[in-house]
Amino acid sequence: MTTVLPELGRDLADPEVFKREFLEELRFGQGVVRERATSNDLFMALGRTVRQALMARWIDTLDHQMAAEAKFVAYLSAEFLLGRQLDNALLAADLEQTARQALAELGIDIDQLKGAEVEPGLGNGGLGRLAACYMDSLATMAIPAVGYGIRYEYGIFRQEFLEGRQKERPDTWLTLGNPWEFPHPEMAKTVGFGGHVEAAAGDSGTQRRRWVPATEVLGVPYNYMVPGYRCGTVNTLRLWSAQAPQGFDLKIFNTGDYDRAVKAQNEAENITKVLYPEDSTPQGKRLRLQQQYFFVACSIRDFFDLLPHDTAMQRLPERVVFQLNDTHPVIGIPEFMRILIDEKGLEWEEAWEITQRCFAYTCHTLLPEALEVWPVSLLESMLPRHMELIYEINDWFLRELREAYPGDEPRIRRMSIIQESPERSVRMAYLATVAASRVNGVAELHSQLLREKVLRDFAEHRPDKFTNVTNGVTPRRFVRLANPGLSALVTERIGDGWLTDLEQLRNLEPYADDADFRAAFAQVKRANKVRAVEMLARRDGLTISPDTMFDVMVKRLHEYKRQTLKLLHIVSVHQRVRSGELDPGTLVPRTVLFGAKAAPGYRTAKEIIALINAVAAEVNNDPAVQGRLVVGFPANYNVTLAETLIPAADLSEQISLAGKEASGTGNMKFALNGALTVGTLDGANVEILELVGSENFFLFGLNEAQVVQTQEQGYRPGSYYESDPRLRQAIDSIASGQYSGGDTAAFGQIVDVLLNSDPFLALADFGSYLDAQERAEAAYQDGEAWTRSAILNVARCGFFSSDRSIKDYLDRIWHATPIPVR
Ligand code: NBG
Repeated sequence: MTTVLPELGRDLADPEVFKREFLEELRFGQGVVRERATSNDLFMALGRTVRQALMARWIDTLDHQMAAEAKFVAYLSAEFLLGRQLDNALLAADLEQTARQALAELGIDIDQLKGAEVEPGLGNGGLGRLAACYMDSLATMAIPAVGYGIRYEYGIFRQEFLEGRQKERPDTWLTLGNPWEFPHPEMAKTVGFGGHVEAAAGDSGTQRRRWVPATEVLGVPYNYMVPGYRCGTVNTLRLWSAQAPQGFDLKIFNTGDYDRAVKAQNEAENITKVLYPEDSTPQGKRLRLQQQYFFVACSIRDFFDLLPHDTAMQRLPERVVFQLNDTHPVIGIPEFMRILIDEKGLEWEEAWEITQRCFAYTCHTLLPEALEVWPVSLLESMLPRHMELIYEINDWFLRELREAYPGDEPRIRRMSIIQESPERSVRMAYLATVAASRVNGVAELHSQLLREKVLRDFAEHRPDKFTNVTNGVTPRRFVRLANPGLSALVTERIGDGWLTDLEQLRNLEPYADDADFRAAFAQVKRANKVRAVEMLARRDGLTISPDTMFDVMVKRLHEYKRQTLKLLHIVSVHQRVRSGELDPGTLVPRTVLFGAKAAPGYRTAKEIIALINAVAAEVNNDPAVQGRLVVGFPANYNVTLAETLIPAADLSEQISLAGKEASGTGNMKFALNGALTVGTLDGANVEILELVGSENFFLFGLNEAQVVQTQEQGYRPGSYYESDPRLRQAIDSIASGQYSGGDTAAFGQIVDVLLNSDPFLALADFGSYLDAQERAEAAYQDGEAWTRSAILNVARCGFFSSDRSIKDYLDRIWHATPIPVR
């Protein structure tokens, strides 16, 4: 049953048609004429024109997938950090040139319109961006897939600096309208909260349970196109927005009590009001649990509604796999059980067996404090039936354990889904691990540490469940769009197959020894730097030179990622120049660029931001290092900024303490854009190092085993401070107020933590880090050799395509097959 629709896409490739459609969209879509159109009108009309090209494919895709009775991947994620949409849609539809030409003929600068797009920041960092990369790959590979998430009215906060300190402003990304979303209020789902559970008689007279919620909220779906790269597939990302079922209370309104009249409405709408700005650490707040249950309940309901109504429940595992992106959607497990048992009338055993086959779980962390737990009391009041089911799942599971490990009560207590102290709570990661058919980590080292440490008991019990899928990034956005210069150069030499088969980058290896290619490659890098310099001048008023080494550290601000270690390096160089120990003339001129948001409630992280800005202010105004060392910290790091900074980087800073970063994905983006990494043996760095070779990577620091050993032996940061004069000098200069106008207390907290506990061993790795930086400088001085290494980084990192990750998910976990549309 294929929809008969004109293939608009084909006609739009003609600039005349494109122009005509664009003007029509301006007139009939936006309701303005060319002469009076604002740039937002033009942007909206352009967006609408491009989406025309994808519309027929979008409709066809779902038809094909349903007709084939395909298995769907339902990617459940509280975050999708999409980045700007226009460029990607143009690329996917192969309309870049046409649109440029058509608009130019109308006297419109397309780049200006692209620059005006506000990116949907519906995620915090790597986890949300990974979800977006995976959606791109799923579509490009023609896999039937739906992304399910939340349409936050306000995404990740906008960061500003006020006297060097982070200030957060709400992210009003929807104010100017959005050409990419399609609301379907008529398809809203109803979600219950609170209330009680009562006994109900089942068909066969058996005792059944029924949840009677106290309140209900509507979930309105907003559909987004997820176009595959130049293929017929356009998948769907469905984001839910919360609404009150009956609007406001007119009766109360008429009494003049306006606040009370809209109370229920506000409470409902608050659920999807704002993204929690926490990254890698959970937020144990009631509203957060409401968000989680809300989007998961809508999504699961949606999937049941999508299936033919006579589908046998036993066949569900052939039709869907719900991939749990971290623990945020794990409440979906009892929700699914509830539907099967309470609504579909299945018996427990059968429901449990189906559920296990329909869910898989990805863990994205190693920090124990980042594993979500929810108080039983909260669950009991908000989701009483779900709490009952969790207890029952746990009973079932503990019985299984008692059989497997008779008498081993300590183990059974350790593995219980319910923890007893400090407060009776549900361990969501354990619930996910017990219920899922597969549990995966996101890099080799991470998966190993999950098996050996974080989830050790579970891996011993069910080794067959555990697997690895190393993260990847989409080459379409992060190479082709972000780095058009490099893309053109690569395509010129090896063709454009790499865009959908990134391992083809291997064919570039011989060119590393080709002087002409190296020259062209270096020229691209320089052009990217110039582009970044211009952008940072415009955007942040920074003055930097493209003729310096660009040393870039962009990622969320977190102590484990060790932005302070980078700072200690900068301060050490600065201080040694000032004290005459270092001749600035011998330094490789360097621009260090930071980009990082701190969770608003994370005090130490915000102090570190203030310190980076303070150090930048001193260093940049000190004639002693002028032209040799510059520190830039553009505010509000986001996907759009990443797309300019990463292609401009020479050095990529991946310096987390070994055993803390689950994978990292920025590390892959840098390497694929020809930056060399200075990094620890952490996350996916391990695999990058292995692929690019140690001659093309600046490795430093303790490895994970050494970290554990150091800590077990009673780590004393003070001993490093005492024995390394460079370290002492750096820390003393901060402590003595040199970066705070003489105020010795200003950064006292940071200094204190470093000297007295240093939980992330910055001091232990400092010496080794400085050595690595010296090696990097020495290497940079030989431009030809450096470029050769950079080319080899590109050539050898094809493994890190998200297409490969998706292939691994398909082979190891999902077992879904492509349904090409044409
Ligand atoms: C993050 C990890 C990163 C990893 C991304 C994507 C969370 C909870 N985890 O190392 O810190 O690259 O997930 O897997 O945000």
